[in-house]
Amino acid sequence: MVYENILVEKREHITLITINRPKALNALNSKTLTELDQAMDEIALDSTVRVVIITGSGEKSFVAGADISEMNEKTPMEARYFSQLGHKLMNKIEALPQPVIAAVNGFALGGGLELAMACDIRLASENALFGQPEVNLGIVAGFGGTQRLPRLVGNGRATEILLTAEPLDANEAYRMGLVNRVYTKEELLDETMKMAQKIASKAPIAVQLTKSAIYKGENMDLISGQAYEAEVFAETFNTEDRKNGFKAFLEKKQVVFQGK
Ligand code: DAK
Repeated sequence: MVYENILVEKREHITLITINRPKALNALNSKTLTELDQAMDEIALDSTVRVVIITGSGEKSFVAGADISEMNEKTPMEARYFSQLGHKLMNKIEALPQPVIAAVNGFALGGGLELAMACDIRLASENALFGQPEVNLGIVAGFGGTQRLPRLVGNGRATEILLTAEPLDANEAYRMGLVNRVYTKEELLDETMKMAQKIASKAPIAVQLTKSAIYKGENMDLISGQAYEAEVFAETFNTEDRKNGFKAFLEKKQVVFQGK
């Protein structure tokens, strides 16, 4: 598929998606949301992809939010469709079988932070800036910010971020657990790639079932979550990878997982 606003590059088992509207600081317009949605559909069906990375092009922005100029022109019906596009994409990223890492290389504001939060792991560069400035514009965070931010950093901190619209730098975001690691601007993509490669070297079915158990468990009580975990645990026992993984351990050899 040929895209206009995103670059999709496959490096062995890793797909790198770069949101590519640097003149608008990679703001998410309808076309970009639709293209990201299509890319997720392709990746979901591609069993050779084991890990996905999402980043922004240019020196200073991951995604500076939903596209304000485009939103300004919308009728209420178009705004509803835009909102549905955004929700569909964020949920699709979360539900993608493969893990998704956000390499946050600058501004992650509004819809940009919401996109990063829909990813499974967030790594940031030192110049990254996080925030939900929607109340400055007279709107409410609309791509899941009121829901995912409290789950990640707790109600008190999330409420402060959403109501004051004050941005956080990378170190503050790290301290509150919003990002896992902080690197220099130069290191960020290489380090993200290293983490992706590490995950890609693990048993792919086990990786995907682990992601699934984490998200399913979020909406379950502990006993139901454990029951789901037991099911996916059992499922891995049918896989070649599990058999080869155990065999290699017992024979003190290295294993190369096939995703079967
Ligand atoms: N949309 C469109 N264009 C943007 C943009 C954005 N979000 N952010 C930046 N740009 C554009 C600027 O207009 C400028 O374009 P030109 O003037 O050069 O044509 C270019 O990018 C460079 O920006 P600046 O010149 O402003 O660059 P600075 O370094 O001076 O400032 C900044 C960078 C990120 C601090 C500043 O651009 C800024 O404050 N941007 C807006 C950030 C923001 O408020 N983001 C949140 C957007 S609201 C909903 C669904 C979703 C949402 C809401 C509701 N429903 C379902 C109802 C989501 C809302 C949002 O994300």
